Amino acid sequence: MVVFKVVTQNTKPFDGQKPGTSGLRKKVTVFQQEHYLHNFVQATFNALPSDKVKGSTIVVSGDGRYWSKDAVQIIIKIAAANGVKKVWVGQDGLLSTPAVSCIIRDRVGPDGEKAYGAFILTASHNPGGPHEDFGIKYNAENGGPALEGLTDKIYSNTKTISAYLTTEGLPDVDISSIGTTTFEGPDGAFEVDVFSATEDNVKLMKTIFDFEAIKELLANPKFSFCYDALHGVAGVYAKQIFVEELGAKESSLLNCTPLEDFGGGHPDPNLTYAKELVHTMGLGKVPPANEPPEFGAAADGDADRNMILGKRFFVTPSDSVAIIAANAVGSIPYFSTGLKGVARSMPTSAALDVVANKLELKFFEVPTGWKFFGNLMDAGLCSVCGEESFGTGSDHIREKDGIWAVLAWLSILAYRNKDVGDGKLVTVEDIVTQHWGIYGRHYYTRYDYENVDADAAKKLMAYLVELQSTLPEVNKLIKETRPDVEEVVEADEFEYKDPVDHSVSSHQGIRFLFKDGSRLVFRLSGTGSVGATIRLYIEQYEADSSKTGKASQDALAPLVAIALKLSKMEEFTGRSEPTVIT
Ligand code: G16
Repeated sequence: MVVFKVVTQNTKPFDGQKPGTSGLRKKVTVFQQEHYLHNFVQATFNALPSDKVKGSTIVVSGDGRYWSKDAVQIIIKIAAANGVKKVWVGQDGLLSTPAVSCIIRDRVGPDGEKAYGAFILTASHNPGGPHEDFGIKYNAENGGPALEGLTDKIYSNTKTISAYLTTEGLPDVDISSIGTTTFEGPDGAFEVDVFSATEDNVKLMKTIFDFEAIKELLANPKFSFCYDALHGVAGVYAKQIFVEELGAKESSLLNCTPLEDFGGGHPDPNLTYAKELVHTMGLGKVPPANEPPEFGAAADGDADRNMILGKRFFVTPSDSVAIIAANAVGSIPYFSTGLKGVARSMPTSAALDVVANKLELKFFEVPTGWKFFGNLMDAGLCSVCGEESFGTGSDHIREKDGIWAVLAWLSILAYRNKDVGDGKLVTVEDIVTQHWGIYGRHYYTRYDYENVDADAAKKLMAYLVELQSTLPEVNKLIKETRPDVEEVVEADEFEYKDPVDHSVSSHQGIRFLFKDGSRLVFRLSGTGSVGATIRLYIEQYEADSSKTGKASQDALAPLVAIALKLSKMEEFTGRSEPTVIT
């Protein structure tokens, strides 16, 4: 057996290792600097209780982006040196973010061990490749992203770190084949266990959904299905779940082979970046050669995000979570006894609020960041939650789950079509328009200004905060710009007090709230790797079911004009157009 030693390596702090909305995301070249990743991993171990780390089992894997395999080997060594007893790795270092959450919560090893936490190697929807992004985040014992208390501690450790522990004599481990390799360290045996990326996840999905009902829907000749993994890790799960388990045709999968550079694309499931799917579904500028499928969906690099499309029809993520919540009981066996509550992030539209109100469900509004849902779920307060940023999920794990969202929609479609016989299929568009008929429609759009000069972005935000103290000025400007728009009645910076641990998160987005319930929200993204990304969220509620059929850009045009004018967007950023509109 290979015997290894533990050695101490001196190092110096790097600037800027502050985890963002979901972990540390930087260019690959930044991560490749000597000691850079090592420092962050050691800073994480130093932030955890050492008696918990010693003898523990830790998961290490990710979305397979460029440099992941090197990172897995580096982390295995640092883990071994810090007294971790077992490292669990998905085959080829691949595990989706939701699968990691499931593994931490559900997987039991041969010695009865459970994982204490995980290093997830992903920059999510950001591009990959030698000159693109890499990322790492730590997930805790409940399967969810580390909370702010822990990430603050990690960051503070990165600023003072002077040494890290690693090994001498521990070779790189073969992570391409399933099996356990055992080594001998100063504290005894150290094991690396490589296992199937999909096994635990498939098992869990089968306890949540009625696979037979979905199988029947997929076999219905009137129904057609298309899934685009954008060359992220979702492809591994799509093949196993949609094709092997549910009988979808292999040809219904697009870009389902994981690639280190995502095929040169941007693995972000939205109308701008999921080009092939958008075209196939009839939503591109050029009509497709064939009739579009009835249902289409896409995932991001690490498979926690989802985009849901019907034939020539886009479902906004804010509507998607509201519709899943409204239809969960009946369609999805996991929810047969009802929902404990629902939650959304602040910038997400209030479509979910209306459902919660009507169905008398507990409702929570949290800051952007999936980590904020975890406490609510752990306390049994929330079953379904979602975000405008293409994240939807439930308390089956503590991450958003792209494949789960697709299965939820397929379940709703299966349920609605169970007695369709020779009749007309109930489509995605039918489900959404019926929903608007009952609950009203939240017209919604998001403008992203990516890679803006960081100082300019800060100045714009500071200007908006200042503007909030002079509402009469704001309303004067509104009247001058669009007299047809109602006035702003409240303006603030969103602050959240966690109802479970009572921690307070401030400065979570600048809000302008209008008399008719419309909202403008401005936030700086916490997931970019260079410069700043300004997000502008625009929302308007229409309760009158005869007015819910407008094109959303038409319905929102007045509010867009006001948002751009109020924020002096072009003046501050030099941008006359956003980079992405969703
Ligand atoms: C992460 C978080 C999400 C958040 C999203 C966008 O997702 O988990 O909760 O909504 O970032 O954040 P921001 O607006 O700050 O860029 P992911 O899929 O990137 O891990």
